[in-house]
Amino acid sequence: MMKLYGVPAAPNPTKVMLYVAEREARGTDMNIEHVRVNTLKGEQNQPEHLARNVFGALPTLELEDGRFIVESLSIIYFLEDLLPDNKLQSEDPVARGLARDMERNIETRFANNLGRYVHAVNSPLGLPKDPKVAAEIEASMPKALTYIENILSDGRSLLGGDDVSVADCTLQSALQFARFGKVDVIADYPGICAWNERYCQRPAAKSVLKF
Ligand SMILES: N[C@@H](CCC(=O)N[C@@H](CS)C(=O)NCC(=O)O)C(=O)O
Repeated sequence: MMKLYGVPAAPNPTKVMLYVAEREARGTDMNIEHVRVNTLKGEQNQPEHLARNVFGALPTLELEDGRFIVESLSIIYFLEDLLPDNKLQSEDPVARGLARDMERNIETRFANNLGRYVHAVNSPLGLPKDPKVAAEIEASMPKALTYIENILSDGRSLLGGDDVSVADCTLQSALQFARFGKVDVIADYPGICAWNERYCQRPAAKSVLKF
């Protein structure tokens, strides 16, 4: 059995945990044991975890042969390849390319900034407030949020259409971290708010999300 090292509420582990739960909800036996690494106690930087992931980060997937994959998206695409029945990605290269592009745009232009923003205004880890960083990110938010709002504007239920995609896991993991930090950046975006409520009702979301 593989082992997925993670921690609740942190965005990158949550993204992978949502992905695994979505695959399980589709009936796939993911053959994964979840192992919690307590970041509040600094366990990610202890020798035991550094031996798994030199970057002292989560998530980390331990393969059955004892090797490790340490980037969240690499873990997801590895699991797509390893267990292709009921996978989230389309077989069609164009649809797959567009879905990956959407996921990357959401992570690099929105989710990563949102994580930094939450730390700058109300860090759940107790980091000092940073108004300069917060202001810079606030200025960049409308473009990224409008990009997502426009995707949803045709009434689709999920980001890729009617079927769940990796982008849904990426966006929800970022929004959960914002909820954890009591930060709301989506209130003025009705399509994103509606998507958020819908996504949180999914069985996979209910089994993974803590906030
Ligand atoms: N690019 C990596 C980022 C991993 C990452 O930074 N994870 C955070 C949690 S969201 C972490 O482990 N933080 C603990 C630390 O850096 O000490 C990925 O996508 O997996």
